[in-house]
Amino acid sequence: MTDTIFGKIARGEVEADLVYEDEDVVAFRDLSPQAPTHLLVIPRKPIRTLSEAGAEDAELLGKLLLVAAKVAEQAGIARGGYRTVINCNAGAGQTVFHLHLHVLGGRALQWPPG
Ligand code: D5M
Repeated sequence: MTDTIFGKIARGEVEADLVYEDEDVVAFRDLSPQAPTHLLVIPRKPIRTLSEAGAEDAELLGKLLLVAAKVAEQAGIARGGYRTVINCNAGAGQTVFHLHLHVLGGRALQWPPG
């Protein structure tokens, strides 16, 4: 697959404002925050987009959600409420083709999203 900026962050080749990392997952602050707290949670494995994840990724996908909940708690947005978003493919707004989960909070969030 084509490498992306998130692949470079996952491999430690490009700096990011990391808030969490382990052997499978990295979380960091979004450079273009859409809320007072806006974090991104990515697998180190370079999966292009959610629709390309396979059955073999089930545990990893579950881990992304658990890490999202953990970093939201650590960032102090869990009590007030937060949203997790995965934009899948360009029509949904995906711009970086390395699977990532947005964690947004710290303000009131509208529904439905645009
Ligand atoms: O979200 C891609 C997100 O990635 C978007 O909110 C900007 C953010 N971004 C892009 N480059 C960086 C770096 N280098 N660090 C942190 N955040 C970054 P999408 O769902 O693909 O639209």
